[in-house]
Amino acid sequence: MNRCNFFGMLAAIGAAMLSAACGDGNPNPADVLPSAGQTEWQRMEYCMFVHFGPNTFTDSEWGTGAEHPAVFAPEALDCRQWAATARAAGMKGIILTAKHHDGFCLWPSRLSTHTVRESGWRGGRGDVLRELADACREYGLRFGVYVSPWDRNHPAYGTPAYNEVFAGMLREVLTEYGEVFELWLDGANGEGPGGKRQEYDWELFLGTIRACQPQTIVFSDVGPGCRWIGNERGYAGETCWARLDTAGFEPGAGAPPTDTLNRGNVFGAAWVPGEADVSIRPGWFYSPATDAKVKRVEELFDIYCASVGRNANLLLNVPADRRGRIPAPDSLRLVELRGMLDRVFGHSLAAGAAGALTDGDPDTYREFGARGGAFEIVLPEPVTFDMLVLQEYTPCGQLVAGWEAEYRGADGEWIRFVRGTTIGHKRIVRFDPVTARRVRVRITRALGRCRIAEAGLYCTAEGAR
Ligand code: FUL
Repeated sequence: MNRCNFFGMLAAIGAAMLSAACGDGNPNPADVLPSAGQTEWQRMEYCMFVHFGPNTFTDSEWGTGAEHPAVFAPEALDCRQWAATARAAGMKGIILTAKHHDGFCLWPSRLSTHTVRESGWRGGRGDVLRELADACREYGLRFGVYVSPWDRNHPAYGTPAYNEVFAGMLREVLTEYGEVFELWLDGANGEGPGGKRQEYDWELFLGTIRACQPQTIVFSDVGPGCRWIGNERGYAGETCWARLDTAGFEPGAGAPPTDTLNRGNVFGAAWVPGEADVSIRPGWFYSPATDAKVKRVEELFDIYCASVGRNANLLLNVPADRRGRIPAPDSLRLVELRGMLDRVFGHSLAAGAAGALTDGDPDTYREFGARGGAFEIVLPEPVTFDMLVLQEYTPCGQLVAGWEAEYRGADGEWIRFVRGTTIGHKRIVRFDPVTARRVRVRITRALGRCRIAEAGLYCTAEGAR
């Protein structure tokens, strides 16, 4: 048995054991489950995207592929500074645009003549991928790569031979830089009606990735590891299922409608959780023109709640500048956001009040029947809160389709203050401040027996405890 088959067999045994543990005798709408790797990925929640390449130096978003490689000339590339920044921001990994649509490779690919090698940077011996992979390891971050299938430089693009070229490039990045936790296959293509047409061999690409690193989470419009959330604003749907129907679809022009990607499919046949990508600046690449347009911390906090808080991972783009460093306004903003997230979510006002539901452990949970149910958080004294966080135990699926939260009023009546549909890995909701000692969460609709892992109450007001 070769190495890949062995890992595949282990994964299959793991999945079988898990569904036995989750089994509940229902017609089993829960049988679409995440792989162990997808659960681990969803628990990462927040990562850094870095757009960097010739566009950084030409002030463009989409290069033509005709740029002279020498335009790529960072004077002070420092991937350790990127990693230190991501780490301080509480991000769990970094995904770099190893090759954007202009075709320029940030590693010295043997399959292209449009790379760091031809740029003359560092005497043609530079390799940004190597430097970032090493920095991520040093800072305890996961390392990921974005490789654009659309290539405006490669002479083979538009012919069947390009598929082999692209597969070969995937092989290079997946075999020469250590573990790659996520591989981003961008579906974008701007060739237009008169442009080159490439029939992508997705089977070949996915097979290549599986053979090199079977654990890599593959991002595309339709997964299979995780899916695009359908917009570049960082907003998942208020209802957001991790499941998706992918049959008959493919990345790019053949993808499902963006509102489907945004919400997922309640009975979707595959587990393909959402990833929300958004840039901290107006563009994806660095431009001096956007130095004063870095998103405000309140805006980033809202994005965080609308992505991580709606069952999707947040991939926040922080472009490196022409020196090859994360610029100061961006890193400052990331630290501010971290401060706000820690201040608000660092301590739940409900900690310890409801057993497994409030123990901070995502692997302990309380089960509810297919008809739903309720749980109560009883606090020693009244607290003021304006945020509620709920988490499902997703290794057994995503089952909750409706819930509401109430507090007990002065006359003993239950007063609803918020309600929603899906929960999934995490649901964060904000509402007008409530002061109460007793809070009740009711699961009003479930697809089957469901499991709630965590429930937390938080307050955004400064100085709240
Ligand atoms: C899009 C690309 O066209 C943008 O340039 C950027 O890379 C974004 C993340 O994906 O499809």
